[in-house]
Amino acid sequence: MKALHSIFLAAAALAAASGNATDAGRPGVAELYARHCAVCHSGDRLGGMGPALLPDNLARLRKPEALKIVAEGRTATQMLGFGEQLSKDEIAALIDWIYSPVDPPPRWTDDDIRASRIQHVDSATLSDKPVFDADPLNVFLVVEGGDHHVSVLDGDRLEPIHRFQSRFALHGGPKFAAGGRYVFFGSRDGWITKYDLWNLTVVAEVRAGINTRNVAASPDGKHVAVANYLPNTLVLLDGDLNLVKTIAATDRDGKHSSRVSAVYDATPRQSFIAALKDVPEVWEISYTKAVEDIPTGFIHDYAQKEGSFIPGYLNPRRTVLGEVLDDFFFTQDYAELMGASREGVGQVVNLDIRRKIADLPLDGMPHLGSGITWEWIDASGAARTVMASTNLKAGEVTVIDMKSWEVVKRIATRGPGFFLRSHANSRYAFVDSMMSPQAKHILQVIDKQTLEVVKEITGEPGKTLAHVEFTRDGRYALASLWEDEGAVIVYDAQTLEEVKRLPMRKPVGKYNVWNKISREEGTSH
Ligand code: DHE
Repeated sequence: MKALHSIFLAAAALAAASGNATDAGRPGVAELYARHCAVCHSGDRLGGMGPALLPDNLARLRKPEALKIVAEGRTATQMLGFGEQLSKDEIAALIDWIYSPVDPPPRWTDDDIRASRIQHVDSATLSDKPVFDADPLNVFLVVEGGDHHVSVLDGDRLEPIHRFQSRFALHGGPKFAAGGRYVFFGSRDGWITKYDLWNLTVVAEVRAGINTRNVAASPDGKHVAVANYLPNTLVLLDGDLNLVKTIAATDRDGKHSSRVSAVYDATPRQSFIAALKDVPEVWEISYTKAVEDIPTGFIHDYAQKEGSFIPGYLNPRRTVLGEVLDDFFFTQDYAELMGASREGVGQVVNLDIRRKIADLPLDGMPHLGSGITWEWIDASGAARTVMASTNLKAGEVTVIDMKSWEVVKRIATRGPGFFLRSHANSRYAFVDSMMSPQAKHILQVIDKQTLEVVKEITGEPGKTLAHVEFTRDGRYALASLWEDEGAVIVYDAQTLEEVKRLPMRKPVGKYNVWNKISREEGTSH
């Protein structure tokens, strides 16, 4: 309570400093903020119990929607409606204010990170077996953006077994570790949550940044990395979410600072790979020192020969490129990455020799992060590993040969799409057209051998149908009816008929434990 009081005082001081009383004697906008908002969102707008109210953090919330939330509140959250206390003009002024940048830009230091950490339960008191009777490897987590909750689904019975409140606006896939027991979530506001799926409980949380992209975790759950836009940092945490170190994202000469677009775990290399948005470098940060931890491959041979530790331990090893790459896809052994800039400049980079080895014939805005691979038999009967990805600007799925790096086929779709999904046991891949207002309700099904669209699953016009994830065995495909009063719709992955619907609040994404921890070829990693 004392903390809240001092937040209020700080905000009131800020309000006074900004000379906000109006000539009619009514409170100015900063004072309104201090009175009504600061207690939950903090005086500096960096967020507290409620999310940060900064333009970049609010970029996904349209202003009319924000106006409605301030007036009416947000169901199933602590956000109250202020429609009776504030006039329409006052609410509009508040909205304009929170969508304006804070000057000077907010800071988030190592001390802030450490001070933000919350230990919710003592791990030693938790069960070392699942507290539910579903197959723990066929459980799904469904992120429900509508009211910021996560549902836990039994993938055999296809029924929810638990539901809990998440941080505001999770983004990117949750990352599973320790055989699927622990899950790490990242919110756009920088909160990292460690969840014990076997005990259905949040273990710890820490705020690693102000505007965060995603989180990555090593398979044993002992190392966690967080990519931030604000500040320009890559944050390394241990498995209990204690700060290990913050790496400032600057180029090799330390002259240019960069946002970090994303960070991924490269299990076979025992490292994290980070994408930088503003400088043309790819970073690899090893989280092991020991040669024995990396059984084969270039890094192992190099370290053996040199008689030294793995290079780049907890420090970036840089691959300097000619062009920025901020969206990646990796080969299954993680020796190479296929990357693209948001302008569609594509490159293949070999992480061992740390150089570009080929150009990628991509244009538009490829979304490589949601790419998938499979074995495709060409006209001559030869088996080729191909990778396919959607494009956020073009209605096409691009299929690329992963040896020659040539485009095998451009499959025309109904519209630009976000997510492509399959499973090794399925002959089909599902793609959405969610960036197209006319076709966002249509899922298209591609035959992975003929490379043709063979079926369309048509929902209700105007209502988004997107983001598929398969059950562990590939028998069912679960799609999101991406609406506030939405649902997870289960399809039989062979007949493509609807099997059942589970009501959900804007189910953004869903993640199957087995598919993620086994790095299944048809899903994101
Ligand atoms: Fe995402 C994953 C980047 C907008 C929903 N998104 C990712 C990843 C990246 C990325 C790099 C992979 C990280 C991971 O999973 O760890 N996303 C971006 C953008 O740059 C973009 C275009 C603009 C932005 O504001 O960030 C963007 N993303 C969106 C959305 O508008 C979506 C549709 C809704 C939302 O909630 O923000 C969205 N992104 C998702 C989802 C995933 C994701 C559901 C996880 C996909 C998966 O299945 O693994």
